[in-house]
Amino acid sequence: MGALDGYTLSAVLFDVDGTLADTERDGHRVAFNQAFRDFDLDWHWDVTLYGELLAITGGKERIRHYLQNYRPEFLSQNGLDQWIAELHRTKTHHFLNLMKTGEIQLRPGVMNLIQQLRTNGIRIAIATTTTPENVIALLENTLGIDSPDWFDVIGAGDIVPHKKPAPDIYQWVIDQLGLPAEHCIAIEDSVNGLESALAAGIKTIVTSSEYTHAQNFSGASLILPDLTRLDMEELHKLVSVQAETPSD
Ligand code: XBP
Ligand code: MG
Repeated sequence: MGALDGYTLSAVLFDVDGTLADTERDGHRVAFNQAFRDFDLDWHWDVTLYGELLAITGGKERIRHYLQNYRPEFLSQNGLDQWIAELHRTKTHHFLNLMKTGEIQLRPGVMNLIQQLRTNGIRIAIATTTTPENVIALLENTLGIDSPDWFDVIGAGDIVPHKKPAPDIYQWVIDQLGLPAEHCIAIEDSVNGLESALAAGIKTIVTSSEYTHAQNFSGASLILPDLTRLDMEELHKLVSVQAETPSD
């Protein structure tokens, strides 16, 4: 076997929903249901149904998937894409209002980890499927009004053609950072997110959330119940361990 030449840690890439905060059940789900009411739709996504719908990433994509599986009569209407986009914009409006209430808090350990990374000069970035405004609202209402500026890159929503589990968003973020994947670590809560980061070649820590704890996280570098015990030493160790390569 050949020598091990490790990498140094340059950046940590955070997923948003489920990782920074448990936003799905009491945030996004509620906002979708509020939008349905505004559009006079008698739909209600309960906690269990929403858990199933989360298999599809992206709010617009999730609505379309719901139509295909539960309300096919809506699919034939003219201007379907535009209608879904308007329904989703209304949902985003409600989600932003929910963020302002301050009821959605960061998950344990998140604030401390972000502070440690900043103190140690490790760059931080966001790689998420959610709408960009949602990210800014969550950050401002939890970490503080200036906190979006702490992140070198915020990659979100429709900025890439294919959402998680496709690698596009992680690839886009590391391209923006100008870093090779080997110098980064992703932190995710879902199998869709894990697959996305791994497909971009990025080692990934999983901190499972309410909706994802039963998923299969094989391929993860580390699986944690929350981020309270994750420290700089552990992060440096993870990125420096390289698979052995055969000698010639
Ligand atoms: C989670 C998602 C998003 C949110 C809803 O993203 O898949 O679609 O559920 O947000 P991640 P939008 O875990 O990558 O942060 O309605 O704005 O898509
Ligand atoms: Mg997530």
